Amino acid sequence: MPGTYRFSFGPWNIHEGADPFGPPIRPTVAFARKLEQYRGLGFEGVQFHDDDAVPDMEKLSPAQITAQAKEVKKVLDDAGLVAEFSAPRLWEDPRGVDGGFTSNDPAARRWAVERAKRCADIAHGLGTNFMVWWLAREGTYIREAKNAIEAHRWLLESLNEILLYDRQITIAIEPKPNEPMDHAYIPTIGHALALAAQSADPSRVGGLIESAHAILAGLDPSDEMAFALAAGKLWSVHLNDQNGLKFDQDKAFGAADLRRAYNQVRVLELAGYADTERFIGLDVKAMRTQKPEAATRHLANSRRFFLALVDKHRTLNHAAAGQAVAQRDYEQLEALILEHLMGLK
Ligand code: XUL
Ligand code: MN
Repeated sequence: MPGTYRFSFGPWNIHEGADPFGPPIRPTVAFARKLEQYRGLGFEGVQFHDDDAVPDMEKLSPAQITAQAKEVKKVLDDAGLVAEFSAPRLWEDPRGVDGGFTSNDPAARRWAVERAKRCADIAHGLGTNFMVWWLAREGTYIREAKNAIEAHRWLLESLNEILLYDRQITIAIEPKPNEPMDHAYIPTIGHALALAAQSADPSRVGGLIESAHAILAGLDPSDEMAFALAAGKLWSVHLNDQNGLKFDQDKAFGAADLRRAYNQVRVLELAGYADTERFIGLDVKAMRTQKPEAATRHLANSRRFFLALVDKHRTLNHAAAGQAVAQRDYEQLEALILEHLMGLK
C-alpha cells in the first residue's frame, strides 16, 4: 500500500494581503476562525510561530507561557488537529532588528536565545518536540555590517545552548538566501546541515526545505530535498512555487513550474516520505487580488495539486521509464514524463 500524506500550514497562510507598497486588503481572520477551517480544507497539522500560540509571551513568565501553550493544545485536541512545530519569531521584535542570534548587540543575542528557550517550552506545551528555525534577519543588508565568521560562531553557540537547555527538542533549520536581509546566513540546506553536524547533538538538528527558498538560491528544490533525504534530515517541507528571482512569492504549489513541482513530489515518493509521519507543509499565500471569501482556496488547491502529482508519479509507466534509463535514452524518458503529465498517454 502506498503511503498517505499528512498536511499542515501556518496561521500566516491565511492573511490580509498587505505588501510593501500597499495596506491590507482583506480583513484579519481570528486565529480561532482559522483553526475551524483546517479540517475542511484537508489539513490536520498546525504550524506555529511561538507568538501565534502565546501572543503576549514577552510579558509572561516561563510558567505562564507553558500554561497558555497547554490551553492551545486543548483547543487543537477538540478540533482534531495537531501542532507540527513552534518557530521563534525573532524578526518582529525591535530587539531582533539586526538579527537575534547574530546581532552585534550582546543584549539582543541574549534575548534571542532566551526567546528560543521559551519557544521550545511552547512546542512541548503544544504537544510536539519539534522546532523550526527560519533565520530571518540573521545576515546583513551590507556585508561590512557584521563579522560573518563571528556571526556563524554565535549562531552555532545559540543552537548548542538550546540543545543543552532542552534534551528533547529537535530543530529543523529552514534555509533562505535573502529577504528580509539582502545577504542571509545559512542560505541552503548544505549550510544548514553543516551547522547541524558541528552542533552539540547532530542527531537533533535537521532541515526544512521550502521550494521558493531553494529557487531564490538558484537551486532546484527537489535536489535540495534529495540532499537532506540522503542524510535522513528532511524533517519537513514548505511546498509552494516561485517565478524566478524576485521577492518571495509563496505561490500555490505547481503554479509557476509544474514539472519542477512533479520532481519535488517524485523525490518525496522515492524516499517513502509519506510513511515517515512527517508533514507536507504548504507555505502558500493567496494573491493580493483574492477576495476574502475565497482567500483559503490556495491552500486546498495546493494540496490537491500535490496529490494529483503523487497520482501522476504512482501511475507513471515505471517499467518504460526504467527501460529508457537503462538504454540511456533520455529523449524517450523526457517524452514519457511530459506525455504523462499532460495526460497525452
Ligand atoms: C519565510 C517563511 C516563514 C517560515 C516560518 O519566508 O517561509 O514563514 O516558514 O517562520
Ligand atoms: Mn516557510
